[in-house]
Amino acid sequence: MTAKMLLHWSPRSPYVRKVMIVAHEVGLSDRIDTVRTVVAAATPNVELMKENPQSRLPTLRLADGSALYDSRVICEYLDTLHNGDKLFPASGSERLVALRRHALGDGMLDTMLAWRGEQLRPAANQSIKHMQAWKLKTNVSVDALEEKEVDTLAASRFSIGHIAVGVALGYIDFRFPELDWRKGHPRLTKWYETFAARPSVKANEPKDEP
Ligand SMILES: N[C@@H](CCC(=O)N[C@@H](CS)C(=O)NCC(=O)O)C(=O)O
Repeated sequence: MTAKMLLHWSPRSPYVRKVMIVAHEVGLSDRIDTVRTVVAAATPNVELMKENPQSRLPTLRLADGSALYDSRVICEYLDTLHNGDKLFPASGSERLVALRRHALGDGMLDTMLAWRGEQLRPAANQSIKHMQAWKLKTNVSVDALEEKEVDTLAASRFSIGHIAVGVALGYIDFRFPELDWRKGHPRLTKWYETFAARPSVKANEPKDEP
């Protein structure tokens, strides 16, 4: 029997969700145990910092006790552990496009997490200018997906780029539903329906704990 890995996990982290979807897609879910680990930008988790000095989720503890982070590294590592269709294309423009979409999806998450963190601060401490900038970046990213990416995204082999973009759109639904991102983006809406219907995606819906 192959030794198990341990994933520092949260049901609301979109980066963790990306890793869980990858694990499901490549048939590795059974090899990963999860442990609920609490992190907060202003309260570093001292225990977690022994494995990841940045105190961030996801962090994956391998069977030999060593740790891997961040989500990009973990996803690429998991993709080396199976012999099926690869989520990270090996080379050429297919790889570059998948990595660019991965960067766009993660960039959207970075922006929205900063935005949400700001929203949770006392109103008097919030920077309106930053929040306007984060909103603009998020909206322009959705426009770019509709105008420049979605047709080839829909036509290309499922990859880490699809997962990152889908997780970012799912995070808008989770934390910023008022953006109503589907409005004016019919092709992206249609593609997202196919993404959201995948068993790997349905098995890892984001949620707040009770
Ligand atoms: N680039 C990292 C970002 C991870 C990240 O920021 N995760 C959040 C949880 S959603 C976190 O750990 N925040 C705690 C902190 O910033 O201290 C990745 O892809 O894994």
